[in-house]
Order: sequence, then C-alpha cells, then structure tokens
Amino acid sequence: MSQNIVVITGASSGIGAASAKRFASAGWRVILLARRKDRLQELCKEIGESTVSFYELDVTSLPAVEETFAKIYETEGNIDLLVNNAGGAFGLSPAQKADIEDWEKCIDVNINGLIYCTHTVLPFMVAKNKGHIINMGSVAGTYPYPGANVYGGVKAFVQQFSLNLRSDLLGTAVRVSCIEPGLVGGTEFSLVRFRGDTSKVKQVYDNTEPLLPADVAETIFFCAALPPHVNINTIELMPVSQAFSPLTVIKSHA
Ligand code: 8X3
Repeated sequence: MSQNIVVITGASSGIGAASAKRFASAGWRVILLARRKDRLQELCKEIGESTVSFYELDVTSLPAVEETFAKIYETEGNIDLLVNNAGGAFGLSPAQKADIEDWEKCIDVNINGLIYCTHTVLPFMVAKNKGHIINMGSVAGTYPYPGANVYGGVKAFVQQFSLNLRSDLLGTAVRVSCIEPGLVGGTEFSLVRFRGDTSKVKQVYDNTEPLLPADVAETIFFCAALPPHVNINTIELMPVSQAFSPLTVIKSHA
C-alpha cells in the first residue's frame, strides 16, 4: 500500500508542528508549509528528513500557493490530506479601537490563505475521488467574546465554509472536517495576538491548564484515521478549565 501524504500549513510551530509529529509517528509522509524556513528546517531534522519535507510558503499569495502545490503534486504524486492550519489573531482591541490593518491581515491569512489552498487541491482530490481537508476553526467562530471581532468572524467563515464544502462534495469520497479548539497553550497564538507582549500572554495562561498542541494534533489525527466512509463534520474541544459565560446586561445608573 502507498504511503499516505499530509500537507500541513502553518507547520512551523504550535498545532501545525505537533500535527506533523503525530502524522509522522503513524508512518505518514508529511509536507510542511510555512513562511519561516529556519523553523521548518529544524522541524524536519527533529522528525527525520526521510519522512518530512518542507516548502517555504506564504499562504496569502495565490500564485505562490498554486506554484507550491504544483511542485508537491509533481514530486509526491498525490495529497491524501490537507490540514489548513495557518491562521491567527492580531490584537484584542474592541472593534471601535481596532486597527484596520489587523483586520485585513486576519482576513487574509484565515480566509484567503485557507480558500487558496483548498481551491488548489480540490480538483485533484475530486479527480481521484479521494482526499480529506481538515480546517482549523476555533470556538471563537461560535461564541462571541470581547475583542474577538474579526477573528471570531473569520472562524465562523471557516466553520460554515467547511460545512458548505461537504454540500458540494456530496457524491464524491472527499472528506471535509473542521476542528474548533478553545484555549490552547504552548503555541504562538497569544504572542502574535499581543504583538510579543509576554506579560499579556502570561495573563492568559497563568494558573490554568489549557489544551496543548498535541491534544489538538491527536484530534486531527483521529478524524483522518477513521475509515474512509466516516466524515467528521465538526469537533469542538475545550480544556476542562474553560466554559461559557452568561450573557451580559449593563444596568443603567439609577
Ligand atoms: C483560539 C481560541 O478562545 O483564544 O482560537 O479565541 S480563543
């Protein structure tokens, strides 16, 4: 039987890197995509260069995405699984104070990057009648919270886009899943969100036990490893230490 091939975007750290390790440990061939070449090189060395290779890629450039996937198909012959993991949040300001550049960046990486990769691989997967796309959503796509504004909006897009892909792909054997984690520690998510302000990052994770990248990677692997007739549409996961707040009402002063 031929080796399964997974392509992971945003693979240089956090959930992407943990997923690379999880799939490699199960005997998959892993292709890493990200912007930071030095990190990708390190990860390749760590996992083992016979199992893993990488391409430097900014997913927000459609020509670069198309060129990179063309190279992958030429070299590898096939992609069994695409994990659309690249994404992130930029800032946590209330909407009325947010930078428009942060919103644009958020839309660019979380939506454009994801649809560019998806649009590029889908025709190949449908032609083979085989393949799986796993998109990284977030609890922010379902539950609003102060400061999430556009980040919550793009993750709601990822959730609904994933379900809509299922509608279009009905009648094919191509699978689509959306994984929606809550608080995940051990990633650069908050460091990016707070522009490197480590004291703010510390406040988010201090004295709590968040999910770890390996927990999310295990969930992604679970979806991929199920028999081909099973499609996980959506999985939402949170640490036990996280739950919902009540709706808030402001009382006027008497
Ligand atoms: C990250 C989860 O809760 O920090 O997507 O928005 S959360």
